[in-house]
Amino acid sequence: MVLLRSVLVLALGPVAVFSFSQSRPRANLPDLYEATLADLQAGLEAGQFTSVDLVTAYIARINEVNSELHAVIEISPTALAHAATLDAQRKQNQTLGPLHGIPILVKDNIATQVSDGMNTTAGSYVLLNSVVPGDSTVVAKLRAAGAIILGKANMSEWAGFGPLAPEGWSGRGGQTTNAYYPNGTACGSSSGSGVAASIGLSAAALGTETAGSITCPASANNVVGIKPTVGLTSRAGVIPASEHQDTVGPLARTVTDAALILNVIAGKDSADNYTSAQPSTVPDYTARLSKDALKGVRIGVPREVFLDPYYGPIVGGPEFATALKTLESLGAIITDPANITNVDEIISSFIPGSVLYTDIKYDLAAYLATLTSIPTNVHTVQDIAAWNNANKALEEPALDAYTEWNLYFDLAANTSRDANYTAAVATDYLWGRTQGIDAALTKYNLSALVLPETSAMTIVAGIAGYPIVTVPLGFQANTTKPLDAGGADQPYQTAPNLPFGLTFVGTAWSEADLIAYAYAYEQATMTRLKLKAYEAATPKTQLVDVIGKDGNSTSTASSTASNTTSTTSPALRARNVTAGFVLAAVVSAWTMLLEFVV
Ligand SMILES: *[C@@H]1O[C@H](CO)[C@@H](O)[C@H](O)[C@H]1NC(C)=O
Ligand SMILES: *[C@@H]1O[C@H](CO)[C@@H](O)[C@H](O)[C@H]1NC(C)=O
Ligand SMILES: *[C@@H]1O[C@H](CO)[C@@H](O)[C@H](O)[C@H]1NC(C)=O
Ligand SMILES: *[C@@H]1O[C@H](CO)[C@@H](O)[C@H](O)[C@H]1NC(C)=O
Ligand SMILES: *[C@@H]1O[C@H](CO)[C@@H](O)[C@H](O)[C@H]1NC(C)=O
Ligand SMILES: *[C@@H]1O[C@H](CO)[C@@H](O)[C@H](O)[C@H]1NC(C)=O
Ligand SMILES: *[C@@H]1O[C@H](CO)[C@@H](O)[C@H](O)[C@H]1NC(C)=O
Ligand SMILES: *[C@@H]1O[C@H](CO)[C@@H](O)[C@H](O)[C@H]1NC(C)=O
Ligand SMILES: *[C@@H]1O[C@H](CO)[C@@H](O)[C@H](O)[C@H]1NC(C)=O
Ligand SMILES: *[C@@H]1O[C@H](CO)[C@@H](O)[C@H](O)[C@H]1NC(C)=O
Ligand SMILES: *[C@@H]1O[C@H](CO)[C@@H](O)[C@H](O)[C@H]1NC(C)=O
Ligand SMILES: CC(=O)N[C@H]1CO[C@H](CO)[C@@H](O)[C@@H]1O
Repeated sequence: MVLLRSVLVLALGPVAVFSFSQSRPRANLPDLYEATLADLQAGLEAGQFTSVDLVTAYIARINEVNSELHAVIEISPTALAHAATLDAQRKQNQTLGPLHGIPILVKDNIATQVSDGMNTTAGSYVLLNSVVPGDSTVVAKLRAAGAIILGKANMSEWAGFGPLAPEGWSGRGGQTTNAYYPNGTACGSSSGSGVAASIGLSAAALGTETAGSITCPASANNVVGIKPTVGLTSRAGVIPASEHQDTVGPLARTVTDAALILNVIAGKDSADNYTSAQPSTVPDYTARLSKDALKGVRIGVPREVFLDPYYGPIVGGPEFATALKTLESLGAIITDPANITNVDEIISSFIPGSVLYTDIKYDLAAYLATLTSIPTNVHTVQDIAAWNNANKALEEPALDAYTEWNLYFDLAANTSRDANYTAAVATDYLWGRTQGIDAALTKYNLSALVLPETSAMTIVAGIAGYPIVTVPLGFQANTTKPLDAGGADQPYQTAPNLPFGLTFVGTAWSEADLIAYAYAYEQATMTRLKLKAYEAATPKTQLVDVIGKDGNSTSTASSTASNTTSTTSPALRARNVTAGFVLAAVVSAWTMLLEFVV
């Protein structure tokens, strides 16, 4: 038996090893599937590769998988030129900030200056070729810190507040899907941002949340998401859904990366008066990252929030119970249950919805009024609904038995900011804050709540305007039956290997605490690394494939690197990678079988 195993390994091993050595990044170059901001900065600083190399590699990676996943809606035609400028500045020791030369994707509802050559459309053709007055504040802040805006991420059109289409669908970008199971949901509305971070289509991404739109894609795509308190990050230049609930935040592979990006985008902005409510100084969100951050921290479990039907398999599974044990082993003091007693009232009431429908009418009209030019001449939600009706081939989701056409715009059309609206906003805050999250925190003397990601919690935190930090928790069992949301042509809500996240929820401006707790949990578990994307959703291009090949690279490492770089195209290399994986799988299966027999 021992002999037989040796023969097998001899027969297959060298072939497999050869293929892997071609496909894997060189030991000293970061693997772009997983690279952290620190990895990328270290390589750029050391001259191992340039930002032009990075942008080239990320664009190749997007092109490899985008027809499968529809995660990216536009690639910036000027990203390479920006990268070259930033490379030149780095050579002169003039680094702008912590994100110098780092490519970031932003959700398609976040405005980028016209000279970048990209549209800002929330996924809709109705805003194609409209002209924004300039960068959104968050993009301006990214740029000031040295970031390269690589492109625009696909999203649920209008952040989910236009037609009621599947999560991640937009007229312009098509259906975003999950990289962990074919046609699995990427959730929404920051779908493309979640997918991009999950498989390394950029260093990280920005998303926006009104009610779950960062939290759920972070959860569904095995990445970290920070939904900041409303008013911590400026919404100026962001296509709105609701001024009361919209907030911009990062989706990234690690808590540290998400915190670094939040450091850059947080802050007061005279163009968004909600930011005037934030504390006078923005904390350094990386300062308290420590494996000991949970020692002595009181955390509660709001059991009655676990209502979401799709989360049955997750909430009922062993992962959350294990997570609670992990938190305890890290020193946390768990109170279970620590109920939010009005959750049923909140999610069954028309009041939160009435605020959102009214806000989108006024806030979207106010946004459209800031645009320099709108070729379709739309100024109101009614105009957009009418344009959609006249352009169904572009804008109506091609789904069986589809009935939800223009749903939210029609609901919004006849709303007004009357006394009922003002009362509804006050009720939202009372329910979400005073009687909701703050009541539970106070009653049980807690610093945060923890639970598996659920839409019910994002509704409560949404109306409160309170922060959520999401970190990978687990994966649906590989025996899970693929089930769609409401039609055979819709993405699967449950499916083998689809990721789900753990969320930490707290009171206003408690991001620094939540981030520290999430970090301690992440470092103890490293769940993200336990499963990877399926083969066709895994980009193969690595830095080694592009270094020194853009013709302009000034990288000092390019000559070294070119030594080990094959001249094959990424697509061809991908085939060898596939062969390598198949062989490795065969070897490991046979080896397992042999162990069993022996
Ligand atoms: C590379 O150099 C050429 C000619 O100098 C220039 O046109 C092109 O824009 C450069 N590309 C990048 C990515 O900098
Ligand atoms: C940049 O800094 C390095 C290390 O401090 C130094 O050796 C180099 O001369 C500097 N280059 C320029 C252009 O100032
Ligand atoms: C918008 O996209 C169109 C088509 O892709 C492109 O031609 C145009 O330059 C873009 N507009 C802006 C303002 O970037
Ligand atoms: C922002 O301005 C609006 C209208 O000018 C006002 O109703 C609202 O209370 C202000 N919000 C904050 C947080 O200052
Ligand atoms: C908390 O909620 C759970 C789930 O709804 C319920 O079973 C439990 O009785 C509640 N506990 C308290 C103390 O309210
Ligand atoms: C909105 O009001 C207009 C006229 O007041 C009416 O024609 C239209 O049907 C109403 N729309 C909805 C969705 O109720
Ligand atoms: C406010 O709501 C009440 C109860 O739904 C309704 O009777 C009343 O007409 C509304 N007022 C306005 C101004 O819409
Ligand atoms: C499915 O999951 C089980 C338990 O995690 C694991 O032992 C098994 O290898 C997995 N099977 C496949 C085909 O991935
Ligand atoms: C994904 O869904 C699309 C549209 O329903 C379908 O055409 C395609 O075959 C599906 N792909 C897989 C891998 O199931
Ligand atoms: C390049 O490869 C050759 C032959 O494999 C080797 O001798 C040489 O040391 C390598 N050069 C560098 C800079 O790594
Ligand atoms: C694929 O790997 C084989 C060795 O297994 C090698 O001969 C071939 O050149 C490789 N093809 C490409 C396109 O890299
Ligand atoms: C950059 C990119 O790949 N854009 C694609 C987004 O999706 C639409 C619809 O599938 C394609 O037409 C674009 O080419």
